[in-house]
Amino acid sequence: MTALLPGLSGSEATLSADTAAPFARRRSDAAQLLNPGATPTIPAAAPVVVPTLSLLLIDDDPGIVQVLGRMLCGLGHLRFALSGQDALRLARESAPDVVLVDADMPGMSGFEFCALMKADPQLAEVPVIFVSSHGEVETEVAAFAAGAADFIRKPPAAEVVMVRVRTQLRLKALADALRRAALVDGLTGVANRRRFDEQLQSECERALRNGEPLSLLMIDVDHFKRYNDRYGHPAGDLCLQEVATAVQGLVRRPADQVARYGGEEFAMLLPQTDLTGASHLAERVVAAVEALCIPHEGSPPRRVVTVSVGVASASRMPAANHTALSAEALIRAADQALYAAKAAGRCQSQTYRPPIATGEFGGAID
Ligand code: GH3
Ligand code: MG
Ligand code: MG
Repeated sequence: MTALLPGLSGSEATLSADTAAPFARRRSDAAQLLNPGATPTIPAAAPVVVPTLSLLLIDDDPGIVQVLGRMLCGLGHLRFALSGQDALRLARESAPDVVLVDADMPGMSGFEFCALMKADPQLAEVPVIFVSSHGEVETEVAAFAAGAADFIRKPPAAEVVMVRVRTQLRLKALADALRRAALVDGLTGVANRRRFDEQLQSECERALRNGEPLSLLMIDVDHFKRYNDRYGHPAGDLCLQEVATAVQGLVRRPADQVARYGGEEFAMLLPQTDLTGASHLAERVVAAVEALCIPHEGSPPRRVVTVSVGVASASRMPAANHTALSAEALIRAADQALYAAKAAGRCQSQTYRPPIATGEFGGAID
């Protein structure tokens, strides 16, 4: 087993096999941590994927770090730092699930470290537990004021450390699950409208900043009201799930996002993708949904579920343009293209063409 311990440099070092032995004995299944009383119901042979929890321990005294490491090694992957600066670097490299920090350290104090964690959007939700020999109420209050999740007095007792760290990990897992659920569409499992709006905004800003292309597909199920009328709403729900899965299966890049825009309408946001690439993908969306061969007697002439797709692309957006307006304009452009696809007979994609040479982005729409 390899564990990391603070070295002379104050960042990380590898434990020798002897020192690591007690750590290995204490290692246990992280799933038990999140639900300690639960009886395992999954057969032993079933593959269980439990994300490895990550703990970051910070103290300028290597002895304390080592003691805490022995107490907590069974909970997940441990990283150590002897200073707030090193700890911040490690946290930014990869966000931990929980941090234990000494209040009193030369250079950056635990309070400063905690405040910087809370100010960083990527790290703000990570619980920070103070471990301090200062027992005064003022110190404890100052820790919570800096954003601490808990406060443990030195010398740390193993049972107290374990139970408090477990509590914070459990709360963090619940909060993470809620945060994820708040951004996912309950019916189809793709991103929801809220997540889409957020990402559209940030991708518009990025495109604006970097002068990169950004494309959007608006995808609408054809004659879906008739589908519901004929086959019933539960069948309609299943149909939307299948369509969402098929569309999601077409994206290859991590930054591409499929979202349920509303009702039977989906959006696909394609950063760093120009109109040619987006149009190509739009054709694949139309073909993939038709290939599902979901019977739809009310949708002649094919009599299967199909979609229409509108494509719009913004590139080289001039910095003078307001970002919010760009996001709105991109949606409007894709919507117009979608209506054109509907008007032209459905089950096809159409590309937005600006009515005048400059377009709504002042030349931004290809
Ligand atoms: P078009 O080809 O022009 O898009 O016609 P359409 O019938 O698909 O469009 P319309 O906007 O008239 O109807 C959309 C239908 O989608 C009506 C609505 O009941 C249905 N719908 C919206 N959300 C859901 C949902 O979550 N589940 C089900 N089953 N149906 C939904
Ligand atoms: Mg429709
Ligand atoms: Mg619609």
